[in-house]
Amino acid sequence: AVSPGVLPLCRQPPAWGRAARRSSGLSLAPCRAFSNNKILVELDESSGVATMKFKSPPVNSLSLDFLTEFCISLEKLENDRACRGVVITSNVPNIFSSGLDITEMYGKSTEHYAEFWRAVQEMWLRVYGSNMVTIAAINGSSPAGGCLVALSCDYRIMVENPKFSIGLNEAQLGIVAPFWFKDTFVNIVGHRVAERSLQLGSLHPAPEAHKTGLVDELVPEEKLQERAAAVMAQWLALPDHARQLTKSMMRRAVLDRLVAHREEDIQNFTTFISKESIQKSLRMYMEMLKKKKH
Ligand code: CO8
Repeated sequence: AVSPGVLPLCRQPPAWGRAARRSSGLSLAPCRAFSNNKILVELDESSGVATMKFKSPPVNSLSLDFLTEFCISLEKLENDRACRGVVITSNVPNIFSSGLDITEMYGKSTEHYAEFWRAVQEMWLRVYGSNMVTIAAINGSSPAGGCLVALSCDYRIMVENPKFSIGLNEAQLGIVAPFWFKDTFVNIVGHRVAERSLQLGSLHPAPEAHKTGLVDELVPEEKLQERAAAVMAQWLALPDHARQLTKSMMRRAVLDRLVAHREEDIQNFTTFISKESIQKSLRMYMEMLKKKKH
C-alpha cells in the first residue's frame, strides 16, 4: 500500500538492464526497461527520456494495484539521475485510461476507501509535483481520473480522432470532482471553461478538447510518439534547475493545499462514497456500462 508521502524506495540495481543485455548477448544500447503487471517503462539513457506505457487491459482503470505500481515507477524514475523527462502513454488500443477503477469505490469497507483514496492522492502529488518534464501522449479516451493524469503533466498531445474524448465527467456518475482535480483543471483551461465542463460532466471529443485548451495539440496517431519526442527535446533544452523552480513556483500552492488537508480529504471521500445514494449512482453507472455492450 502507498503511505502518505513515503513510498517504499525501490531503486533499480545499478546497470540492471545492461547486465541483462550482456547475459543475453545483445549489444549495449543505452536503454533500460523495467516492467510490472500494469506499466512498462523504457528509459533511453542517451536522451534522458523515459516512456511509461499503461498496459492494464481492458481499459487501464486506476485500481489500487495500478496506482501503487504507477507511484513506484514514477519514484524509480524521479530518483534516477539518467532520467529527466517522461512520456506517459498507453499500450491498450483506443484507451489512455478509463479513470479510477469504479469497483474500488463500490461495496467496499471504509478502510478500503481510505487506502484507495490515499493512493489516488499520492499519484497526483507525484505527477503534478514531478521534477521531470512530463508529457501525456494521449492515444485514446481519457475520462475522469485518466484526464487527471493527463492534466497533471506539463504538456498534452492527443491523437486527433474525434472518437477519443477527455474530460472530468464525475458529475455524470453522480459524484463530485475533488477540489484538487478542479484546481488542476482550472489552472489549464481557466475558470469559466472548467466550471461549465465540470457542472456538465463533459467529455470533450479530441478536437473540442484542443479548442478549449484542455490538450495542447492534436496529431495523427502515427505521429504521436515522434511529436512527443520533439516536444520533450524542446523542454529539455533548458537547464533543469530553472525549469524545475519555475514549475514549483506555478504549482506549489495547489500541491500544498492538498498536503495540508490530506486527512480531511480522505475523510470527506470515505463519507461521501459510503452514502447509500452515491453507492446507488455508482451501481447504476456500472450497469449502464455493461448494458452498453449488449
Ligand atoms: N472502472 C472499472 N471498470 C471499468 C471502468 C472503470 N473506470 N471503465 C470501464 N470499465 C469496465 C467496463 O465495465 C467493462 O467491463 P466488462 O467487460 O466486465 O463489461 C470493461 O471495463 C470494458 O469497458 P467498455 O466495454 O465500456 O469499453 P469501451 O472500449 O467500449 O469504452 C471507455 C471504454 C470509454 C473508457 C468506457 O469504458 C467508459 O466510459 N468507462 C467509464 C469511464 C468513467 O466514467 N470513469 C470515471 C471513473 S471515476 C473517476 O475517475 C474520478 C472519481 C473521483 C471521485 C470523487 C468522489 C468524491
